[in-house]
Amino acid sequence: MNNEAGKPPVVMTIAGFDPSAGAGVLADIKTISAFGCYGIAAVTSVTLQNTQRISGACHQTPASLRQQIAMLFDDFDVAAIKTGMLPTEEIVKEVATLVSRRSLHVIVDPVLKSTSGQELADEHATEALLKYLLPLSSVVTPNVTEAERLSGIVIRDRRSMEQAASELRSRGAGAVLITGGDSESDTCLDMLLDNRGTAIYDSERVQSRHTHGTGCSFASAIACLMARGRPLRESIPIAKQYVTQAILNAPQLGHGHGPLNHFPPGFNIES
Ligand code: PXL
Repeated sequence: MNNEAGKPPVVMTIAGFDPSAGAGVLADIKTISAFGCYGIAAVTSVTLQNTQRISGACHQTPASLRQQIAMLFDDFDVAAIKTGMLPTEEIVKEVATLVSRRSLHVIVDPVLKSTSGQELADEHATEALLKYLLPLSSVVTPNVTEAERLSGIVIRDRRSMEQAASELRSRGAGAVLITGGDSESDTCLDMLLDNRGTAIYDSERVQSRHTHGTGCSFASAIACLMARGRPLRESIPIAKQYVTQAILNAPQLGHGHGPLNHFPPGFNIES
């Protein structure tokens, strides 16, 4: 399905560069392509990593990011934006300023730590995200660990998960989707809180070490589905199914947390 002019919807990712192509802008672009949209990307930081570890990161300056995004906005009609790694306060503020002038779907994936445990955003960036970017978001997609850090609430059960979601929604997020992929239960329980209340999306947990970039891919899939006109509540189960299939069909590469298969055979985006 394309938009009225027969062109694919344009989805912009503003995120970090992972040279192993498991996470960050490369994972986003693959996901966006899998969903039949056209992906464009502004890079916030060049991380130095493989599937086993991160050895550093070279952050972009706010001016570099501003110019990357300005060039793209100058030329493309962007339907949705997905943000990922925003490492510094200045970069978060820059993104918030650029996004605030536009009417589009904004999917904020608050990347705080890598799969291998490295901090990807400092404390000031986290504060700035809450203050400047959350109020502009259509939906924010923290995992349980990120939701705890952002809300200051320890998540032990559904009730505390709901409290954390409620706290983040009160900070201005359009909707809050806490993903349970990183929790220790047998199922993978996601909780949405939007203006209609809470909704639970439960699915069986896939046991795999090849989960690098699942958060990025999930948020990008939602951005694409919304860019194609799907309501958020309908987009979530499709995005969840996509990520499950991408994990199940992972190419088994690298010696650590390997990448997903972003083009899983048989996956139907219209499902
Ligand atoms: O999966 C979180 C993530 C997001 N963005 C970048 C990353 C990582 C994890 O390594 O490198 C750029």
